Parts: sequence; structure tokens; C-alpha cells
Amino acid sequence: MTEKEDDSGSPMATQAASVSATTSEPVHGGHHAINAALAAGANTLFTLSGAHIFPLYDAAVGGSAMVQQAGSARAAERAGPLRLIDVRHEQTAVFAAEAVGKLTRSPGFAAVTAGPGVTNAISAVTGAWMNGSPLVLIGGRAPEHRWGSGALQELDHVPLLEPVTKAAWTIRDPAQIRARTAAAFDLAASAHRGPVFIDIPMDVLFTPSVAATANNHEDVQHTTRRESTPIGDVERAAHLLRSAQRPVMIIGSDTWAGGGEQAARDFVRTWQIPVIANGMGRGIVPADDPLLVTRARSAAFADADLVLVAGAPLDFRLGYGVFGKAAKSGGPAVPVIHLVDAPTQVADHAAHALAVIGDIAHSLSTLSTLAGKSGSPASSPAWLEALAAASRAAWEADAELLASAADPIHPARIYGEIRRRLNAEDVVIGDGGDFVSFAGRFIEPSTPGRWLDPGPFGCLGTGPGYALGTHVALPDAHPWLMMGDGAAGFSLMDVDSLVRHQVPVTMVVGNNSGWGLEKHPMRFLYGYDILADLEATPYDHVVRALGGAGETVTEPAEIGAALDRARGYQGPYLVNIITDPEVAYPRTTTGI
Ligand SMILES: Cc1ncc(C[n+]2csc(CCOP(=O)(O)OP(=O)(O)O)c2C)c(N)n1
Ligand SMILES: [Mg+2]
Repeated sequence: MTEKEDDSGSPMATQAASVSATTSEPVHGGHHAINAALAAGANTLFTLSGAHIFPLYDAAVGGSAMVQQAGSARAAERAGPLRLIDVRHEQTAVFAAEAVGKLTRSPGFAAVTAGPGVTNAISAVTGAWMNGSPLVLIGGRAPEHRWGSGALQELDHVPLLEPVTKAAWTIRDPAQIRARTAAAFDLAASAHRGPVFIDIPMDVLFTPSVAATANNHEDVQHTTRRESTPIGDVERAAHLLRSAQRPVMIIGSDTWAGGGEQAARDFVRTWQIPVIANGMGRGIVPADDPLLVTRARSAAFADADLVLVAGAPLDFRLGYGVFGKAAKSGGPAVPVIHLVDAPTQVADHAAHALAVIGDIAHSLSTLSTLAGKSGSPASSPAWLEALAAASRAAWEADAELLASAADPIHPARIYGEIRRRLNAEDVVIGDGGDFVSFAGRFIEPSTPGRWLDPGPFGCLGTGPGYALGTHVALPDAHPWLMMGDGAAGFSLMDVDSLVRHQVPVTMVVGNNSGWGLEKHPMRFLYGYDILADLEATPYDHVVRALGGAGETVTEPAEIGAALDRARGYQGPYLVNIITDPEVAYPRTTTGI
């Protein structure tokens, strides 16, 4: 079978250099794909079974002799060469792979069967796309020799996946599977990171072949490498930094993804620049550092004379990149230096932002060197003190809420209890509306890369998948999963996967018996709300039925002990906390 042109015409990386020696014995395509994944550093494949992708499984477990030797199917799945983890919905497989990508900064790996397997995966792929999370997804595909005749699950996935991936292509030559899978991993891992989708027709995947040593596709994806000279008017950026009196810096996910946490910390300390942290950028400047002023965000954005954004898109979460009081009344926006890790990340809608393209750590150190350390920090002492004071005041104002004895329970009280129990190494996962916004406000990680929110795509249902991925990426870190009761409905069945794969996770449902983040905005807009009420369902029963444990809590004073029981349990434990449905998160952005 010869390989046709890619359906997508998307750019691909050439891989000749990174494809290692191959055997001369023909083997089926599953071996080629799994070998490429192993060579790229993957150790786990998240999946849900389908015959279209059986060869991947056969290669992952090492064939029938290895399955027999392992003694049971479960033992074989765990033993490798590549560990298999199966889930109950394809979205969970991809959310788990995304969590691996976010936490390890190396691509997560998932495979789903043709047709509905792929379409079920699309929301999760889109989340990873918007988050810039590296992952490779392999889809099964109806056989090529029957294409157009109506085979089971025959669907051309590539046009569906192309808009939400770095590249999506079909591999039609068995001998190319290894090189092209390697190319997918390389592309996913290179800045700006993101998901890559491959599908392989069933007959191609089952056909034995000797792997070609090189990708026969010549189009090259240029990647941003460390130490490359930043592109953009760095001199001007340095001048802006030198002249600023009231700068503020935003540290976003791409700073973490590119391994820039030390460079960011050095920069912040050198320039004494107050910081607001976003997404995976949280924890880079630890919670107790007075330069972390996330809680003084409004004052910082209103009064800054320079905003330096390192590795975050200028989207709704950052007011689309328009800062400063004057801009609100039609005046000029505050200058912005926007450090991005690839040309695709330049914000065309924010023409006033000065983009500097390149490895973010390197851009930060270049900027620092060019601006020169004149002995005095960029920030005026009055500015630092004003923001530190605003930040302290915000925490002080919340102290009462965090200890609230209100009945029904105020969600803040839950976070008051969690804060006392979190270890620095724990991973906090948010999946929900208002309840998770409270998490963002009250939980300040002190270790980088330990905070998993769904990001700007805001897809509910990430929780169990993110917990599974956390367990694989950081087996010694305890995941705390904060879920809205509405969010829980999207994926609670995948607690079954957490049980089967023995994942300890403290699940906390802020159960306000409804879709809080829809209820309150609808009331605000219409004076009434509909379609927002759910029952005070005992979600802990669901977890117990699936083999985990849990309890329902209705009294504020009982929360702490329930959390301790959850934390000590060797599996998924859900604390279902009935909260006040009338409490709305005090929101300042609508996302529109
Ligand atoms: C897949 C998906 N469907 C719908 C929405 C719209 N949505 C955003 S927040 C929200 C309410 C979430 O309710 P819950 O998880 O109970 O959290 P709460 O706001 O009540 O704390 C909804 C429906 C979404 N973001 N994602
Ligand atoms: Mg709710």
C-alpha cells in the first residue's frame, strides 16, 4: 500500500534523526507506533477498547507470550512494555493524557477507536489545544480498502480534528507508522505545544512491515528551541522595563511548559516586579512571597504602567490585553510586553502589545540583560507596598469567610479546611463552575506545576481524567479534585477507572444542587432562572457503588474530619458537601 498525500496538508516534523534502529523482521503497525511512543518517552497509553486499534494493545503488552507470563489480563496491561490504562469514556483517556502533558511537560499518549471513539475525544482534545498541552492521540479508522463502501464507523476524522490540533493526518503506509508517530510526538512537544492527531486505517495498522527509517514527508515544522535569539523588538521591551515605575508581571502556563520557572523567579527577584500567576504558572512564585499579588489583581491591572505577560494568551482572563484605568474610558492602554513561545501565540487583536517570540526563559534573561541591572529595581517601593497591602487586605477580608460557620455551608469554609490540609506537593484539580472559582481564589499553590484547571475552553468533566493522569505522572503526589455537582455528572462513571487503577484521590463535591455558574448570571440578566436546578444528590453513593468510598457532609464542623478520612483512604473517596445554593462567586469577568 502506498501512502497518499495527507488529508490535512498540515505541517509535520521530519524525524529521520530521532527514529532509532528498527528490526528487519516485518511486524504489524502496532509495534511501530508503540516503539515510537516509547522512544519519545511515553510510558502509559490511556484508552478505551475498540477492534480498530487492537494492534496497539498487542504491541503494548508485548504479545501473547507476555500476557501468559503475566498471569492475568490486568497484570499484562500493567507490565508493559507500555502500560495500558483503560477508562469508561474516551474524553477521560484524553483528559488523562492532557494531565500527563501538563504535569511532565512531555506528551501524554491516548488511543481511541474509530468513529465515536474519536468524536467522544474531541472536547478533550480541544481543551488541550487551547491549553497548549502536549499530547498524541491515535485514532482507529475504517479500513482503506473498503473506504466509501460503508464500513462500520467509517468517518474521515482528520477534517474534524484539524482545527483543534497542531496537525492531524492519516497514515496509509505501514512502513511509515513508526516515523510518523515519532514525528507526532516531536511536534506535540515543540513550542507552542499542543495535541497532534493521527489515524491509521485498520488494514494498514494490521499489516506487517519493516519500518522505514525516515519520515518520507518533507515538510518541516519549525520549532522554538532554547537559546535561540528572541524575535521582536527586545531593545524596546528592555527600554520599557527600565523606565517602568509600576510594572506588573503575569506568569502563565507556557512559562511552566517551557521549563522557565527558575528564569521567571530570577527575573522577578532581580526586578522586584509584582506577579500575578495564571494556570500552570501558579506556584512558580510561592504563595508566601510578598511579590505574589494575585489577590490584588484589579488594583495591579488598573494602576500598572507596564504589564509583562510571560507565556499566557491575552484572552478574556487578561482583559484581552487591555490594561489601565485610562483605557476603560477610551484612553490609551498601558504598554504590554508579551513573551510568547511561538509566532502562533502573538495576539493580533492587541496591536499595542509588543510581542517577543522565543523560548520564554531565554527571552526573560535576554530582557534582563538588555535592560541592565542598574542597582535599583524596576518597581517603586510605593507600588510594591500598595499591591502587597491590597493583597494582604484581600486575604484578611476573606479570613472570616474561610472560617464561616454558616448553615447551609458556605463554599469558602470548605477551602478554609482544605488549606490547612494541603501539602506543598499535592496536586489541586478544579472541575466545575463557581465552586472551582472559589478554589482559584483561596488555594495558592507553593510548588509549580501542581495546579490543574480546565483553562480557557472551560470544558466540564475533566476531573477524573486529570486525577488519573496525575497519578501516572506524579505517583507520589496526592490529587485533590474539586468538583461542582453539575460537573460531576459528566464523568463520575470514570471513578470506576480510578478504582480499577487504584488511584488515591480526595474528591470534594461542592454540592449546591445546581448549575451555580448559570443560575446566578441568568437571574442577573432575566430576573429569574430556569434549567439551573439539580437535586442534592448523594454523589458519594455513586462512588461507593463503583468500589470507592465517601460520605455526605451537611454541617460545617464536620468538613475537616471528613477530609481527613478522604485523605487517608487508598482509593477514590468523595466528600459530598451540601452548600448554600444562594452563594454566587463574586465574578468580575464574564468571559465574553
Ligand atoms: C461541557 C460543558 N457544558 C456546559 C458548560 C457551561 N457551564 C459552565 S459552568 C456551568 C455550571 C457548573 O455547575 P457546577 O459544576 O455544579 O458548579 P457550580 O457553578 O454550581 O459551583 C455550566 C453548565 C461547560 N462549561 N462545559
Ligand atoms: Mg453546582
